[in-house]
Amino acid sequence: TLITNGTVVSATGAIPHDVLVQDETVVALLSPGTAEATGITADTVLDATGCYVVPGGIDAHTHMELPFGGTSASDTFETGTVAAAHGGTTTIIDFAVQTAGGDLRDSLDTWYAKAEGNCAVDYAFHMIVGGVDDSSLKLMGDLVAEGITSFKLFMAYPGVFYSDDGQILRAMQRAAELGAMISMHAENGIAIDVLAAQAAARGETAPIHHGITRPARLEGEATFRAIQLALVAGAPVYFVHLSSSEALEQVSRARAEGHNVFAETCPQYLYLTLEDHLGAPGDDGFEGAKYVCSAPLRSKHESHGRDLWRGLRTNDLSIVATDHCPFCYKDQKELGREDFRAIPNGIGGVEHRMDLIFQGVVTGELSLERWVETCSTTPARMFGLYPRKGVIAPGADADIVLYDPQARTTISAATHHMTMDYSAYEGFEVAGGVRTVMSRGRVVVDRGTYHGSKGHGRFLPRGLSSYLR
Ligand code: DUC
Ligand code: ZN
Ligand code: ZN
Repeated sequence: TLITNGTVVSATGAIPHDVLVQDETVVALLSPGTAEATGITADTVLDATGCYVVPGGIDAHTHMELPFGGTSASDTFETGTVAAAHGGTTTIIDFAVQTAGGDLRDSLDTWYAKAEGNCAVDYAFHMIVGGVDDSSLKLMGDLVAEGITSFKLFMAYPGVFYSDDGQILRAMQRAAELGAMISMHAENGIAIDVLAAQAAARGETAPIHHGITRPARLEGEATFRAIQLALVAGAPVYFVHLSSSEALEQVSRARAEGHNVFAETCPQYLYLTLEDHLGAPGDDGFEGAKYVCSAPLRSKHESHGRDLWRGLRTNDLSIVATDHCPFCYKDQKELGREDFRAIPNGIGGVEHRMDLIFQGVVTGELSLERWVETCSTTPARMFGLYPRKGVIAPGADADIVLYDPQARTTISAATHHMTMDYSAYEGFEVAGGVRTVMSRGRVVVDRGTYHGSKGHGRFLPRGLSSYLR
C-alpha cells in the first residue's frame, strides 16, 4: 500500500511524504510522487490529500470490563477496541487487576482470557498490584519477563486496591530492581474516606459531594509522598490521571530536579469542570453521576485546566490518556442514586482522545507535533513499545491514521461506538476528524465505516521504558 499526498507528522516535524507499507510494516518514506520513478508499484493507493498522516494513537490508560462497585465497566475488549479504532487509537494499554486478597498470577491470566481473540487493535497490559506481599513482589519479575513492565499502585480506595506507604515502598524497591515503571493513583484515600463518610452522615449524598470530598490538596499531598518514596527506592514513578494544579506542582518540581517523575492527564480534566458537570453544592441533581470519576473533575474557579495545558506544553505532563472506564447512566451510575459513594467511578472516552486533544492544536494550546507526541510517541517510549509503535518509520508497525483537519463532527452518544448510553462530551463540536485508520497494514476504519475484525488485535509484550532520564 502506498499512502500518497499527505503530510507525515511526527514528534519532531511535519513533512510531506508518501508512505510505503508492505504487509504489516512501514518499509519506506518517499519524497512525494517519487515511488514510480524508483520502480515501486503498489497494489493499493490511499490518497491522503489534505490529511495529516500520523502514527496510530496509543491510549496508555483503559479499563475494559473493569469490575468496580458491584458492576463492570460497560465496554468489553471487543467494543472498546472498535471504539478506539474509530477514534484513531490503534493500541491500548489496559489495566489487568489484582484486588486485595486476589492472586496476581490468576488475576493476570483472567485478563489475558478477556482480551484474547476479541480485540480490533493491538493491546498491552499494565498490572494493578492490589495486594503487595512477598508473593506478588516475587511474581512481578515473571510479569516483566512476559512483557508487563509497569505496575499500578493505589493510594486511594482503602480495602479494594489500596497500598499503604510500606507496601508502596516495597513495590517501588522491587520495580527499581527490575527496571520496571510504577504507575500511581495519587489521592489520599484514607483521608478521602473520612471526608466522604462525614458528608454522607450530614445527608450530603448527591454526586457533587464526590468531588467536594476529594480535594485537590489530597492529590497534591499524595503526589508529594509518592515522589519521596520513589526517590528513596530509586524507582521511576508515573502519575496517572493527574487532575490538579497541586499535583502538577509536585511533578514539576521533581522534574526540575532531574528525577524520573512523569505524569499523564486526561481529556476530562482539560474540558470538564466540577461546577459545570458534577452540579453545584446544594444541587441534588443526579445527572452529575455521569461525571463521577477519580481523580474528580476540578473547579473552574481555580487554575487547574490552564495549568494542565501548560504542563502538556512543558512536558511536565508527558502523555494524554483517557482512563476510559465507561459505565451506563441507567442501571450502573444509578447504583449511587441514594449515596454518591456507590456511583461507579469512571468516564468513557477512548474514542475521542485524538479529536479532543487536536482541539488544542486548533486553539493554539499545543503544536501539531506535540499532539502526536503526547498521544502516540511518548506513550510508546514511556511504556516500552517504541519504535514498533508511536512513529511512522521503516520497520515500525503500519499503525497509521489519516487525519483530516477540515472535517467537522459533533460528539454524541447517538453516534459513538462505545457501549455507554451517554457521552460526557455530548454536543462537543470537533474541528478535524479521522478519515482512515490502519492497524498493522490493514485498513480497519475508513470514513466512519468499520472494516476490521475481532481478533485482529494482538497482545504486545512490552520492553522496559526507553524514556527514563
Ligand atoms: N478512577 C476511575 O475513575 N475509575 C476507575 C478507577 C480509577 O482510579
Ligand atoms: Zn486511578
Ligand atoms: Zn484508571
